[in-house]
Amino acid sequence: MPGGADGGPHSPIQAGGTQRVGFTLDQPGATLWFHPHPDTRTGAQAYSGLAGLLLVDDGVDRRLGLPHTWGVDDIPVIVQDRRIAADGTLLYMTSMHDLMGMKGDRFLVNGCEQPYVAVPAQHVRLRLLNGSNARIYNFAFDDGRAFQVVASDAGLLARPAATRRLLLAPGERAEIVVDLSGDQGRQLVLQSRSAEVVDALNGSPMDSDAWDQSTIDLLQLRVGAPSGAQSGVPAKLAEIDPLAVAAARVRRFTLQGVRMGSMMGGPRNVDRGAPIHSGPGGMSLGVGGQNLFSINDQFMQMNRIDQRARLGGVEIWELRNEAHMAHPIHVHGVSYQVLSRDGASPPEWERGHKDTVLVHRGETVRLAMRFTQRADEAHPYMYHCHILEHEGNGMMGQFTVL
Ligand SMILES: [Cu+2]
Repeated sequence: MPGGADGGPHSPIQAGGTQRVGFTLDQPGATLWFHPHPDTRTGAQAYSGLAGLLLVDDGVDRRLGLPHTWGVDDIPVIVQDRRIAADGTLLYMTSMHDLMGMKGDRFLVNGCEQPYVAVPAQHVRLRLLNGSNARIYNFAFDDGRAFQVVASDAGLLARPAATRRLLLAPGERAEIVVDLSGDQGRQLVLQSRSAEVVDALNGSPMDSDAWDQSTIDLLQLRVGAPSGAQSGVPAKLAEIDPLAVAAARVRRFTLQGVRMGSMMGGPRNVDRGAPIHSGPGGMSLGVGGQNLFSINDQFMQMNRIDQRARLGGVEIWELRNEAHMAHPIHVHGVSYQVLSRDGASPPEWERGHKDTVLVHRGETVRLAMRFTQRADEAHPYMYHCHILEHEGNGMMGQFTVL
């Protein structure tokens, strides 16, 4: 959608207000989501519940024979962690660590804690969304079985990619199909094997919590009798044409962030957001607006355009992570192809169309994208870290497409 319909920080809807946007939906079927995007407040608002799935359905999944019976063999799995007080109040920003990314100790799927879902003993499709503010999940089944990734952020892959683990950072989606045909009467648990990846994602123990160092049970699958409509996974899913990048302009981005240890004296900068909760110790932290994370040594500024792209142009964006923790980078207004990770081909499940990509510590990720929608200076697109407390504390930039 064009910048004016993108719901960015320049298009706030005031309390009690209304905004009507219109755009032409022109993209393949995909598992998407939506949430508000005010400068410095996205984390607080998404955490408070203002977010949801948006499914684009073009019928191709049916034609391919993929599982597509909603709630039967096609199940949404929105994973979010929360911190909840004894009286049921949501807690946000109650410790200094939360400025590094708000993580909770309660795990919700579709808003439900310790959930289960009844599924038929056949191929079942799970539409995974990491809707958490900051936590990264390393999805796996408790028996270690393989599953097939059939779609990434912006639609179907060229062909299914078999794996036993799938790492999804905040903002990333994936559709997976798991074969339960031999499992009637059994129970299976979708987990995050977080401990396996904690060292790869974090430069110091201060950047992870106890849950990041363990295995988290997220969703129990209770396998019952097969349903009427059987389905499977075809060998070929979609046509993915690689963008021609030989003549593409290259833009380089470096990702930086402060270390928790250097922050213990207190945030360095003026708090532009209002506190929404106070911690038990009487600590009161703003929801955002502190300059802690940067891109190209710059913090987000509403009145500064950082990049100017050409409508119809193809570009390579090269992201280099110089920070001490992994950062998932989201670009508005496009879906992109991941060209390489440190010069090597990305894993198979990252070879489709994506809009959020995790960049590990010390890693360089190259993306190819074509700009097909317009965004002017009044309503520019954003690019930012999708750890929402990083986005809200400086790690965002703005670009036009003209
Ligand atoms: Cu980040």
